[in-house]
Amino acid sequence: MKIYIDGKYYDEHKAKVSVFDHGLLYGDGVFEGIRAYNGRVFKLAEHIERLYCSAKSILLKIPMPPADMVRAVVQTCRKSKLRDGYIRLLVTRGVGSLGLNPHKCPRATVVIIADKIQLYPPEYYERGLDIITVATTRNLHSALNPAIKSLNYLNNILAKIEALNGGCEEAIMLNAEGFVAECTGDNIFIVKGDRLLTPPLSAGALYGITRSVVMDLGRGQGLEVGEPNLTRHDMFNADECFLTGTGAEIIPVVKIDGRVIGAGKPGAVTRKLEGEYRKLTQVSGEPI
Ligand code: PXG
Repeated sequence: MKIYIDGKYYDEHKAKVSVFDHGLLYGDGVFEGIRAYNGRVFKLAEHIERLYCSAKSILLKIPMPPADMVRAVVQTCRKSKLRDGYIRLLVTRGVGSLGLNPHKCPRATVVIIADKIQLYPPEYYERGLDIITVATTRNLHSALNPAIKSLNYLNNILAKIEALNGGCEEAIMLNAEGFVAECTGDNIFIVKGDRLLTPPLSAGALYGITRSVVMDLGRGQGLEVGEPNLTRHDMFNADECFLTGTGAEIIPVVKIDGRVIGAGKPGAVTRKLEGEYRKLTQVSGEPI
């Protein structure tokens, strides 16, 4: 595996960043998690666009244009001989002094790791997940906007710890108003009749790339796709529920806070979307 740092490629054990990098000192930076399937980088342009939007929001100047970033990701995959796997792209504020001031960091650090993917075990997809709502609410837009995919993931990690403490793999995070926002590393959907519903981005969800692919697939299947505010009551009374994310793809949920969802097994709509999603990942994307 070769790791890209600021234009150079390093072997795994030699790929290092400074302890004075504000990405480490303050979680000051942004990132993307991207998948490669069958020799193609899936939805690369969308991931790069979201990265630059996150960077703009935190006033972080990425030291190269988006087209060069696309090339760097593809080149890292080539050098790592990766055809199927997971790409972690991060841009940190860079090396600076001890102190918050980002202006003391002259240049952002860009890191690209192209690695194998750690998948959820197959039984989670076969049986479906049992998840819980946690007490940690999703960050406020006015504090740290959840649309920014920042290196500061403690909000999500605290929720993940609560889920794991409760014997679950994922957690539903509510926003400060009590509406469903998303899970710790995935967006959430329900199926109710012929409607496919997911919380609006204004409820505190990440602009998930898998989320928007699944909404398109749903429309293609004749489902009425909507983004209303959703409550736990809506989730409990859904016919089907599933999570979406680059890593998890589409993973069914069969129990929420002890309430069985639908028939208690992955539903037909979920299965159909899973199949369509898999098909799409095999045939589209930026060639490596
Ligand atoms: N919400 C959050 C908070 C995320 O971090 C998603 C939703 C799904 O977005 P995409 O664009 O991937 O469909 C994410 C992204 C991990 C891991 O190791 C998870 C994500 C990103 C990076 C790593 O579990 N999820």
